[in-house]
Amino acid sequence: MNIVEAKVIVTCPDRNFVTLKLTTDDGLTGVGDATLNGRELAVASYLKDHVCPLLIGRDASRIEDTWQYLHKGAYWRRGPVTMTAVAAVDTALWDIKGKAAGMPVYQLIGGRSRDAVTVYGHANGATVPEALEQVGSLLDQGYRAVRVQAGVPGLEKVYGVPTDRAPYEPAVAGDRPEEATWSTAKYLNFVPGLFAAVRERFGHDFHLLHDAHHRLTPIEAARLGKAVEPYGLFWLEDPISEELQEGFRLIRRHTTTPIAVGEVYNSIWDCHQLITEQLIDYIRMDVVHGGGITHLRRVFDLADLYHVRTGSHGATDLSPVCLAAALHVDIAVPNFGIQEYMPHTETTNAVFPHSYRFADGLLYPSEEPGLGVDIDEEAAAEYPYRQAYLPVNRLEDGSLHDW
Ligand code: GCO
Ligand code: MG
Repeated sequence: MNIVEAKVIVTCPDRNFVTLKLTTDDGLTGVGDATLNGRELAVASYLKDHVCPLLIGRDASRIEDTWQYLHKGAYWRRGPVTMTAVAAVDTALWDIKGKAAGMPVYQLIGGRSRDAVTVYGHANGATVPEALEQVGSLLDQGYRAVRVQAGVPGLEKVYGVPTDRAPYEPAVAGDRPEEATWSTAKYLNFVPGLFAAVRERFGHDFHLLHDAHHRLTPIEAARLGKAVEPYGLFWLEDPISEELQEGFRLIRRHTTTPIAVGEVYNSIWDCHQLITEQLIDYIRMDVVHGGGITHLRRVFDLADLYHVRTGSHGATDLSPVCLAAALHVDIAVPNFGIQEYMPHTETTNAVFPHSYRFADGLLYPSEEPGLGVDIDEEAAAEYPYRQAYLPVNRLEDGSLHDW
């Protein structure tokens, strides 16, 4: 079962995606998501120029060895570009192994630990009433967990909160990033009231989540965590910038609000201290940016030892290939927490035919052999790449700020 072709497909069905497709000499194919939002072509080049040539002739069944070969063998390890490329290869190899075995991938990694995958949906309102309306609509659709974000009075734009009721899509097409203005003081004065309004209207019988997008200092995050304790958040996500793992100790000392971190992490070395010191409650690494199924399982196993549960990132810039793979991991690992879910557009779904399904607040992985997702190359070819960037965030005095 040797690899005979490795193809990198870049397409933009409403947003950019990079996909690796591997073919073996016995005619099996496997796909892996290689999308790194706003830096897509760097991964495409890393794959095309440096990785694909090494894959030709390799035994597709040797998943672990290929992972180690691309990681240890590269000398330059880790980082988002490298790990996204390695993830794409790894995911495609698991897809092939599942097809070769005639089993869905979750069966190869231990089988089901649960019946379905609980997901959280997104309520993003320009105002509090709009956010409440969206919470109501998600609860009506059967969601059992909702992330709530809202526009902050006095700030023109807030990341992830569309002003025109358009679906959430943070990357903006153009030849340079948009710039937004941020004020932590305005945000901190406003946001506890948002959760108070949500709980007052809809009660406590569903999970409430919130993302602070890395914008606070540890002591500000501690203040926010304390202030929102009465509203019983499932988690407060990315309260501070993620590089300094010790930074989370200060938050932990002050609040019992659960903390979730990890969408920008790429390897176990980014989060091992957070996990082993029990500074977080949920690790949010995902298949595409966390080194593939092989590496993500290693991170999740470490997390399990320390009572940390999973909560994989699942925004729309992670393609249906990544979501399909995530669901196989989610259904199998013992310490699953929750999965982020933002439905892709019709156009995206048409390019990536898949058989996972959503019902009543839950996602079900595919039962087909492999991952149960593919790329329609003809359809993909109709949507050429468009340059797009995530926005840049500045304070009111013009200083560049974390996000
Ligand atoms: C989330 C995220 C996204 C990311 C985006 C980056 O929790 O879903 O914070 O909004 O910022 O996926 O590419
Ligand atoms: Mg986030």
